[in-house]
Amino acid sequence: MHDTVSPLHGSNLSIAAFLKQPAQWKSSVLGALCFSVDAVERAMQIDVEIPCMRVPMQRLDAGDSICEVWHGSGQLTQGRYGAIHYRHDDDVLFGVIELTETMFEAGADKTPLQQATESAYRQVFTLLDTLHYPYLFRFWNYIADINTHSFGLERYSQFNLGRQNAFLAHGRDVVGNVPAACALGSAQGPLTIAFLAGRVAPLSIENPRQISAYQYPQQYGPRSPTFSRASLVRLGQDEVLFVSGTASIVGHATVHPTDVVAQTRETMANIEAVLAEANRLASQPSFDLASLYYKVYVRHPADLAQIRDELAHCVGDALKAVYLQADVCRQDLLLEIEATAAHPLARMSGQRD
Ligand code: 3EB
Repeated sequence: MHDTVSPLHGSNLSIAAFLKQPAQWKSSVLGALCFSVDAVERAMQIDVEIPCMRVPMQRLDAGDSICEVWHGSGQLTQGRYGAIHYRHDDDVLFGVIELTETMFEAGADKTPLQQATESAYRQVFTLLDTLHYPYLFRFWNYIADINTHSFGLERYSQFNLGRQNAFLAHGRDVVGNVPAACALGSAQGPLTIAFLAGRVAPLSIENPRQISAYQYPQQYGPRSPTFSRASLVRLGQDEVLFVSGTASIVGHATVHPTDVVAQTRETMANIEAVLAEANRLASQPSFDLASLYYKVYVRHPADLAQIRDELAHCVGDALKAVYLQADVCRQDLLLEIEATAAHPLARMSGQRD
């Protein structure tokens, strides 16, 4: 996430710092994920050609905003398709789509959120087929009132129905080769989805401590969520690992429902298990907890100090984490942690760092 020679790499900075960057830096930006209570207004000032996801979530640690910025290499091209705003280089495409549920009417068998989700994912798949970036690396999903029930179904389950329908409609796998993802709840705002896709197939990684999410039993909703525990992407001389939103789930069950410290420890045990799988599959087995960049979604702001202390305990002094207030997709989950890492592969002979 930090290696400036990578074809795809990330950086984290505030919205204010983003706005002050020189034009040359901005010309390398594929897209940005901006979080702040007033992200919608503040990120307006970001150059219109940069796809920018704006999610109204409060940053809980330092500062009042955070942008996760993805950089490409070489000449970038941007465009719009339907409600999608995208930008790409020769290898990777970043896009963001926002859909308001009130644009959809409750049908006999589909809720507005289900329709919005299905429409968003269909637009993404059509765009990627058209521009020839068929492989999804990673989705970020933000849904207002994720735990609320309407039309007799939890809103996260409505989202899962729409998402899986779109995958099936486009002939995409809904088990096995599925992208990494996260799904979080915000207090308000449209359905907001960002994604990274490319021209090489990533490796989908599962966690042996957990049942694959795409095989969760029916008790969690009529359709299983369509995501893998992580995706490993090989781009040129680098590997990028996207660890999906990870929570205190063992098998398919939530564990430690009322103990935020134990949930944090269990979540990190899950991330460690995912890293072990990634290392087994990577060209260079060198991913470790200290080399990851974390985003920690915290349900109750009062839990921040305990979560931070436990994370510092698990990861050590090298901990690089940003904390945001968010609802998590099961009522009994108190946090969700996602992570990213990049490492350069061994250089070709004759090249030295
Ligand atoms: C879980 O493991 C926690 O629906 O895209 C994590 C990551 C979770 C992604 C998604 C949901 C999603 O089931 C929730």
